[in-house]
Amino acid sequence: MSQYSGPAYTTVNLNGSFNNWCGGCAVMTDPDNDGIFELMVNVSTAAPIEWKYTLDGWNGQENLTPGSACTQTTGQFTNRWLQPSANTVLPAVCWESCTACPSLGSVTGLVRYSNNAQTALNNSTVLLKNALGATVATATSGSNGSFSMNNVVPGSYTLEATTTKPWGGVTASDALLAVRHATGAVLQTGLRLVACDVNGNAAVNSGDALLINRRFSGSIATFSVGSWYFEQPAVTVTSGALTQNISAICYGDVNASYSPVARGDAGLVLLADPAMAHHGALPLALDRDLGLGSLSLELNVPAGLRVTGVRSLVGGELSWHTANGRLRLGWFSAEEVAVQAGQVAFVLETEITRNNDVPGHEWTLGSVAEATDAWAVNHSQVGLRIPSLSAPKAVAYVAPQPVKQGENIRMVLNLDLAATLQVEVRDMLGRTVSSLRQVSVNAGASELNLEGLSTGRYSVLVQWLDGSNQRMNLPLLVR
Ligand SMILES: [Ca+2]
Ligand SMILES: [Ca+2]
Repeated sequence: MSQYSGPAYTTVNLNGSFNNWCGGCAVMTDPDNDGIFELMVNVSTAAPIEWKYTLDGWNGQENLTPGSACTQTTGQFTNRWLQPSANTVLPAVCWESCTACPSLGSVTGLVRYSNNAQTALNNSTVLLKNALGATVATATSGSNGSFSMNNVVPGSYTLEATTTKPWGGVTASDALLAVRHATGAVLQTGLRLVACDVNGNAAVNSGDALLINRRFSGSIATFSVGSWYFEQPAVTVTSGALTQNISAICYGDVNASYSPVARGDAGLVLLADPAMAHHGALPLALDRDLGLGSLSLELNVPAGLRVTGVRSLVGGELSWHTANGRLRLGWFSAEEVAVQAGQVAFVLETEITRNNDVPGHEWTLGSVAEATDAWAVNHSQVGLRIPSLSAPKAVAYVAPQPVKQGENIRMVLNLDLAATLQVEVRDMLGRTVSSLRQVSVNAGASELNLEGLSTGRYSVLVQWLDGSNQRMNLPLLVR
């Protein structure tokens, strides 16, 4: 029974013409546990005998092939057949077979990423599945990506694999390659072509490119097709050793840049620009003339600053997302864009919640920074200029502090630019305690009267209504 692969059973029975096909009366045994079940029976030599091996009485039985050498078919029944002549020990046969079980085979191979380095994928699960889709063997790849399955019953199978490794290796340059494939400019083949079709519609078009760019920026977190693609090679196992490797790729990683060890490469450097940008809009420019096909950027946003929008001034497809104080920006254009040195390519809309300026050097690069041409080839060491961003120059205070309970509160303002402000007083629980006020304030010194308040600690929230959403929080103590 060593190569039996059907439902589980408890006993093996012998059912034949010599015991009236009795079901469970003749139990076969396997005393030496070698998978070969045995039983001695007395039969008459007067006529041929017919029999079958069955499981748990008639719960399971052999399905023998009509016309095979050891069988006889009568009507719908195909049984084993023999004309006995003397005491004899029949040779061991395989379940449902006239011959002994074939020797077992083995399958070994490597699980590797489809990059130039053929990076080994360890700790990946490899499954051997039969024609019915049932898993007949499982292995885990070792440190060099190798896997091994022994004692495999010869037959036709499919190898499959999965990994729990993170998705990675994708930037806007991969989106560019997908759209360039769609236009016919640069054709992808093999697994790199598979990696393009992230919406699984069996075609590569600009929709795939947009999704790839969005997942890079973080504005989407999954693809409908999943994160990883593994080849599923069909294999025919014989009694010998079979070698079959499995290649994998992350969906979206069209240039197969993924490496589980090192991710991203710094093709961009940040240059702090001494110029000052006002009121939230932070212009980004490159330091040289170049042809731009894609830009992929992860920036650590300085404290006291929030990015509320990103605009492209050079066309193309833009996706951005902020999370955990990091901004990811992915941009690509199927048509190369000629960008001049110092030309503003992107504008970050920001909201300042601190009272001092944000110099360009407070921005730092995250794990991804690359600019490529239309062929997705990296421009190396391109400078990205980031100017200083001026906080609203508003000296706002209440004099003298603390104010007495019920007294009118005089707030002194000194703005660098005229602005329309919304002023709101909140208690320590964040509840509004005075009605919202909108005031137009000229540049320079001015005063604002707030209504009297009861004893306590408050904050005065001043918000700019010029679209920049800049704001200041001023502490206020009333005794
Ligand atoms: Ca890539
Ligand atoms: Ca597609």
